Amino acid sequence: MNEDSRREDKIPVVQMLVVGFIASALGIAAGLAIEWFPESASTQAGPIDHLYDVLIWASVPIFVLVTTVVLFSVMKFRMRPGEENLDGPPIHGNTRLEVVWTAIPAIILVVLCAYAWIVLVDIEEAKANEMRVNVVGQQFAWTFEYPQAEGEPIKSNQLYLPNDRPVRFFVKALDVIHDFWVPAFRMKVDAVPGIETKYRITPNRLGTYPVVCAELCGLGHSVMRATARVVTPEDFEKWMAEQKAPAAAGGEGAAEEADGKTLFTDGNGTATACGACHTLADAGTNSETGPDLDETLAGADAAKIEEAIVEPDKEIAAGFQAGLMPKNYGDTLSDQELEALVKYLGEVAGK
Ligand code: HEC
Ligand SMILES: [Cu+2]
Repeated sequence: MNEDSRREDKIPVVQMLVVGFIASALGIAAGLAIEWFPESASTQAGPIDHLYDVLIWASVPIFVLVTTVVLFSVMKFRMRPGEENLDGPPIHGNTRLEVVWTAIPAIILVVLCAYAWIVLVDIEEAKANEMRVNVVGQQFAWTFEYPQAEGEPIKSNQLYLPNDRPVRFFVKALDVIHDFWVPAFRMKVDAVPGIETKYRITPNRLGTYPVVCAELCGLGHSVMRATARVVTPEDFEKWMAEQKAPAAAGGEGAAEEADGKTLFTDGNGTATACGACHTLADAGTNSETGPDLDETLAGADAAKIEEAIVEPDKEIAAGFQAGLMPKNYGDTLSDQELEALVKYLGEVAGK
C-alpha cells in the first residue's frame, strides 16, 4: 500500500550543504577574481567596487542555495514510470518555514540597501574647492564647458580634468536623451532634454579614459565618444590658458595654421573628428557610418564640399539618413579651419 514511502526519504542535508558550500566558494572566488571593471580613476571607484564585491559575497551563496534545492527536487521528486496517476501528498503549508524564508531575505535586503545607501551618501558628498564642468550631449557629440569668472565659458570636445581636484558635472541634452558615462570614474547619469542632472567625482589617477554615451540615442550613438584626460594641475592650467588664447602669437598647437588633414582625423577640440564617421584613404580613416568620401567627393568643387559640411541636411547622400552628421560645424570650425578642410578634401578626394 505504501507507494509514497520513497517520498518520505530523508533529505540529504549534509550532502546538499557540502555541495552548496563548494559551489559557493568556487562562485565567490571566480566572482572576485574576474576583473569586471576597467582601471579606476576616481576616489568614487573604491567604495563602488567594494560594494560590488560585497554583493558577490551575498548573492552567490543565495544563487547556489536556490539552484541546489531546485536541482535536488527535480531529481528526487521526479515522476517515475507507473506513477502517472499518483497524487502528491497533501501538504498544508508550514508556518515556521514561511516565516523564516520571508524574514531572512528581508533582513539581507535591508542590510544591503542600508550599506548601498551609505556608499551613495559617501560618494555624493559635496567637497570644498569643487570645479564646475557643464556637459552638453547632442546627436552625436559631447561638449564640455568650463565656466570662466568673466566672459564666455571655454568649450572643448575633450574632457580635461586636473588630478585630485573635485569636480561636479552639470549635464544637459539638446535633443534626445543621452547618458554621460566615464567608466573609469564609475559614475554615470542620463542627459535629459529640459532638465539638468549632476554628479560629482574626484579624479585620482593621471591618464586618458573613454567617455561614452550610455543611452541609445540614434544612428550615430556608437560614435558619440570623447576622451577624458586627467592631467596634473599645471598641465590643466596650461591647457586652459591655450584655450583662452587660441591665437596666441607663434605658439604651438592651437596657434598653428589650420591643417585640414589633422582637422579631419582629430577634430579641433570642439568639432568632432570627421574620420569618426567617414572613410578617407589619405587620412587613413575607415569608418562606414557616413559616406566613403573618396567615392562621393570625386569631382565635387569647393562650394559643394563646404555646403555638405556646414549644411549636412540640405542634401542627403544616397543610402544615408539625415540628422546623423553634426549640424554645428559652421560654429565649431573657425573660418580658416573650414577653408583648410575644404581645400584638403578638394585636393585628396575632389578630383
Ligand atoms: C557622426 C558621424 C559624422 C561625422 C562626425 C561627420 N559626418 Fe559627414 N556625413 C555623415 C553622414 C551620415 C552623411 C550622409 C548624410 C548626409 O548627407 O547628410 C555625411 C555626409 C557628408 C558629406 C556629403 C557626402 C556626399 O556623398 O554627398 C560630406 C562631404 C561630409 N559628410 C564631410 C564631413 C566632414 C568634412 C566632417 C568633419 C568636419 C564630417 N563629415 C563629419 C556622418 C558624419
Ligand atoms: Cu547619445
